[in-house]
Amino acid sequence: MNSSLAEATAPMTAADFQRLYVRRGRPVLIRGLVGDWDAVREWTPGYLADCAMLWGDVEVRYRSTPDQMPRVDLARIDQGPRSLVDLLRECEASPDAGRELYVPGLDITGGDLKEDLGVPDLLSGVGVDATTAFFGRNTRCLGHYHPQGQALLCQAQGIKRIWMYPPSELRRLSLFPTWSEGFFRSQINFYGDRSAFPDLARARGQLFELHPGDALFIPLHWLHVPEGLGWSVSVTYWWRPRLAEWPLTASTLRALVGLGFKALRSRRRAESSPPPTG
Ligand SMILES: O=C(O)CCC(=O)C(=O)O
Repeated sequence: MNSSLAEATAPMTAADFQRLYVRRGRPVLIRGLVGDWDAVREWTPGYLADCAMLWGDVEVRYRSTPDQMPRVDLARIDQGPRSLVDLLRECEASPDAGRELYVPGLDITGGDLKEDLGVPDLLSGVGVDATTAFFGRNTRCLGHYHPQGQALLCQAQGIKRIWMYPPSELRRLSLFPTWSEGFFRSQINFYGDRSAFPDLARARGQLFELHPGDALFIPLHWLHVPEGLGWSVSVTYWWRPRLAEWPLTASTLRALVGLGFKALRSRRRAESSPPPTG
């Protein structure tokens, strides 16, 4: 592990969190920040399957990333839709071993699952605008950065290993072109053969390992690669950065151009879809 990893133990005040980490764009792993959550005790696959049944079941898209795929091809990774209850029951039957079953983001901002959480005090004042759950078995999230969001990832269940790369290293991480849908993602399959991407060996990364109750601040434009070992659930809180928190690196220009293309695509789609009928 890299010796410059920032690690702290809860509690941490909102003022220290802002001053030492958010304003400096520096990741920090905070041990035990959410250790008192009901989700840390209760969110087994069986518990979540019972919750999903109460919602009337929902269909979800999920992911399985093959090893034999050096360059990311989402068409081969995206799976489903599939019943969420069914997917969770498969995790319940075999939580540790088996192929990857990864639900890469369920919006729980307004849902009843929030009762098993509690927004950490250190986020007071940042204006959290969304909450997302990432869960499944042996999950392999693709390498990506957040073009316009600050994030605090809280580990509710299982172990997650997260490689983090600073914005200055994006040039070594073979991102998809800025004009494409996946402009914020790396083309590298970090779980397969990486020999086609020699620059990666020169990229300065840091590896964090989160256990239930821990939390990791993911600053704007840090590329991260989260891998869940066995059954795991993470809950991420999102908020908008202040202007002064945008890094003074090429990543800011890149993110803005990518977001511009994204806005153009949405406008084109809206213009070409038929007008609503009465
Ligand atoms: O935990 C995961 O699988 C993905 C989480 C993530 O990428 C995020 O919170 O930005």
